[in-house]
Amino acid sequence: MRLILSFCFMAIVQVYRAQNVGVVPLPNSIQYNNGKLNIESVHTMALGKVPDGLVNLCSSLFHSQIKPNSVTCNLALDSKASISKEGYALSIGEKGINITARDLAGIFYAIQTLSQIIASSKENNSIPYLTIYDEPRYSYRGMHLDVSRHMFPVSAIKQYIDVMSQYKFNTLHWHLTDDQGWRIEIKKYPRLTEIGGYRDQTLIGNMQKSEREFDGIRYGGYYTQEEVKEIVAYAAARYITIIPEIEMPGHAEAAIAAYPHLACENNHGPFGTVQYFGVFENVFCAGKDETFTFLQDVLDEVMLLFPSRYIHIGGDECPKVKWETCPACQKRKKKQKLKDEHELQSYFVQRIEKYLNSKGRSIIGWDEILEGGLAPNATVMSWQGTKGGILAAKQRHDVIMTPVSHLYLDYLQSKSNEEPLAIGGHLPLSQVYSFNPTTAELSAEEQKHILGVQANIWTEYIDTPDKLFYMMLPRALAVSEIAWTNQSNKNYVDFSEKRLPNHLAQFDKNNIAYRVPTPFGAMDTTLLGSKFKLDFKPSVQGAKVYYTIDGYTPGTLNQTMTAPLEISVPSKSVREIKSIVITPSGRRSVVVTTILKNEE
Ligand code: TNX
Repeated sequence: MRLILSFCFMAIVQVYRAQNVGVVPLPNSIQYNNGKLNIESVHTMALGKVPDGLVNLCSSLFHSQIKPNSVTCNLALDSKASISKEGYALSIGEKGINITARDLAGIFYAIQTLSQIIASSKENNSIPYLTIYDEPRYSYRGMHLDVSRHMFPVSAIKQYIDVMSQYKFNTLHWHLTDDQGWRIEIKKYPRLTEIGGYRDQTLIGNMQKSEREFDGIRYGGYYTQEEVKEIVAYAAARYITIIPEIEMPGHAEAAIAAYPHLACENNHGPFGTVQYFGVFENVFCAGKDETFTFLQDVLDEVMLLFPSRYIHIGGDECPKVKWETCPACQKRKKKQKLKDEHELQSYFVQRIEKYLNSKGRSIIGWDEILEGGLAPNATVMSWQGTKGGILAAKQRHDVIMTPVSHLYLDYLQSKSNEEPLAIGGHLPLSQVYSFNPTTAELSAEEQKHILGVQANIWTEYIDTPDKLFYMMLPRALAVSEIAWTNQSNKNYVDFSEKRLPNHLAQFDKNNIAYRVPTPFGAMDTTLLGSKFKLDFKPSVQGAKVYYTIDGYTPGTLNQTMTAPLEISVPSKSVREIKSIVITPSGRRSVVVTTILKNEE
């Protein structure tokens, strides 16, 4: 099947470029045929056991009534179809639309593809005849969301899930606990949210600033178990599994603020939900049995709420200084014959793994769980680059790649000082897109352990839903293409300039915040010469490029670049062209300054 698919694909790439239906992530094979289908007369029909939800979702794309000349959109669930898991076949032709998949997720993804095809050819209500065979490159396609540092209303989380599902993500990694706040109601331990759910104030600005200032505003809250259930069900209806993360043994200050007996024997605090960001020393005691009783109780409630096979147990950034002098930890070390504190952490993680395995669940941990020896069945989330992932795959452990170098969407999207406060770094869209999770360093057998990829959104400096979506979009669309589209089919210019503009126009229309890319063709740079022809294009469909040559910030009062701008620069002179994209809803890109210099 794969062979046939890739053969087809090679033959049709040319055609595809000519006739862009704008789907993101790019389907792995598209073949165009002559003709167009009018979608005003399409009526959806289920073949096989397709639930009403999917039938309704599909028919909502057409708004059609049954007319005598109606054609059908068939949704065929066929468990014997020679299509991969989550894959689908979609054909549009004279007689209507046929969607076939082996599982319901495949039908759901076909509907997402169809919806995007319709959105990209909306004006004339007709869509091109074509055949798509599509399947994901990876089985794990994740987005992460930290709700500890800042939390977001249930409605925003649902919107996050909506966007994810439109781009064929299937996993939400929900970071629910950390030093700055415990965000999930645990009935047996109410102080976790009463105390650990709140902090008295929050740092103003970036941690790197030399002087720390605080806002003096109490911050906090949590998700009730009812809300959690609602979100889990909402995601499941969109073929997204939520993996909860309960951080241990580090990043546990909020839990310890609530239950100080979980700290080491010789650690008497002070404890409190943390008001700034970083790595903190008050971690769960690895020596006391109470720690494990507590965590198992918490995990029992968590497992009742989250049916996912995986539970993420954190494992990252755990300072061991308290353990080094804690009598209970040292006793444990001796008794278990552990060489050092890394092995003590490994003991900790393995003990929790054993418990979760006994309940039919598997653990995921950040790559620090490699230190001191991996728990036997653990999946490793490789965040400090890909090294940890490669090491784990070589040890025949499953891996999810989420390197800080390419997939930390809390990092800045450009070097412009107009970017909002962020943690730092520099992670433009192109860099995200360039990531290839499966490295040649691994043998074919080892590569099978790379389950997929995930982008992380840590929220130290993200405190509103709009800022969350600004950081997410459009970079998450690049992540979706890494996760879904085969490496040989990826093409950055096609993605960013041909397909993305229409997707951004949809966000713009639907009032979803996103970062407006700078004008295509414009760069913060100095160009030498006397005659120039500047041809900057809007990065969002329907948007305009405005520019100035007087040094002022361009806006809607200025000239628009509708045709190439021809400009001569006199001898020994400089001209400064500032350009910006402004969208129909009024969203703006950062300003680009292009300096034209005539040195002659
Ligand atoms: C590292 S990634 C962390 C988080 C921070 C993040 C900020 C990881 C496992 N730990 O606690 O929020 O950097 O980018």
